[in-house]
Amino acid sequence: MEASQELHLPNYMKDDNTSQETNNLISSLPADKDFMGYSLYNYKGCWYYPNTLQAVLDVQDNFRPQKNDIILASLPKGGTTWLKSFVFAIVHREKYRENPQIIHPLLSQNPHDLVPFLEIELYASSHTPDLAKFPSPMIFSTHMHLNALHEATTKSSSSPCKIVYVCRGLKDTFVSGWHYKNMLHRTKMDQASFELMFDGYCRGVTLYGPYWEHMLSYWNGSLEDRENVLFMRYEEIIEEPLIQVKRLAEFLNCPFTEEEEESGSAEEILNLCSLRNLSNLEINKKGTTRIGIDSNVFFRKGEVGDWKNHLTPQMAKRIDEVVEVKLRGSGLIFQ
Ligand code: PAP
Repeated sequence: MEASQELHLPNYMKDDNTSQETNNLISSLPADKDFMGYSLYNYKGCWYYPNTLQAVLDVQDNFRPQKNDIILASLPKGGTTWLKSFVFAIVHREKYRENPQIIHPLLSQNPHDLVPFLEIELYASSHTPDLAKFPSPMIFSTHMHLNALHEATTKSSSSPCKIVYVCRGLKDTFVSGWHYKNMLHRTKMDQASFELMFDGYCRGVTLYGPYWEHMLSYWNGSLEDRENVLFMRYEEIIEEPLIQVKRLAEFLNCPFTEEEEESGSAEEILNLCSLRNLSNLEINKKGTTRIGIDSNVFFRKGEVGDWKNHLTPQMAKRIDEVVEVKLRGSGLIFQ
């Protein structure tokens, strides 16, 4: 697929919002291309499209979280939408339980519009966005590598904010990303594109890649600072949702009370945030999110092991070997 083909392209993939300073920086960086022919640049070990890099630099220069802010970090297709729904529902649960006449925002807005991305939304449209308009505690999300995020968070004068990371087995993440690409660009890509995308993935040359480095940064971060960095896995949430949602609430310092336990508050949140519930809402079936992406592209099958329907045994072996070598000795294991 040629980059020149007319496709629906989100702003973060473009190169029309970079300053002269960033252009100078970009010209000095290692460059490569994604499977569609769009240029990616490696800045401090991570690959970005030019507009994404600009926004990441702006986050680093200007974003200073407050103590009670919460940052949800993930790899693209690692469970972002689910985590956003959960954390929003957990943190604001009292407000909506006390006022049952108010329609829960998750029933009328896409989770991505409730929890904005730092670099893909807020700092993509302004160097200094107005953050005060969001309800407290502010919940932001990011796909930035922990080291890149720390360039902002460690410069904050407040004590550290909470960071929750979610990731998913790399084969399922890839397959989810493939379907997302097709839906995002409103096209049907061919097998050759699938193989090219897979090759880039295994080489680590993909937006925010290499993905194993991304996971490792948060894995190590969570070991170093258990109080402020929580490492979660999509598969664990599927397997033991109640345990994981409670774990999340405890980490965020708002554990379910005894009364809530008895009244099934955590179960309610699980139902509200379930793929079936969210994907059947009108708001998530139609329309676009604030960043101009079709709302429905964030919801598909949500199955563990869907990669088996798409990757050949050779492809699976290749990615498993790469990941095995890269994660060796870290303690981070994917079955
Ligand atoms: P993003 O990083 O672009 O926001 P993200 O939400 O991480 O995407 O990934 C989408 C995946 O999460 C999809 O997986 P699939 O392609 O394998 O089906 C999507 O179906 C799944 N997903 C979205 N919302 C939920 C949810 N509420 N529960 C479980 N899985 C979900």
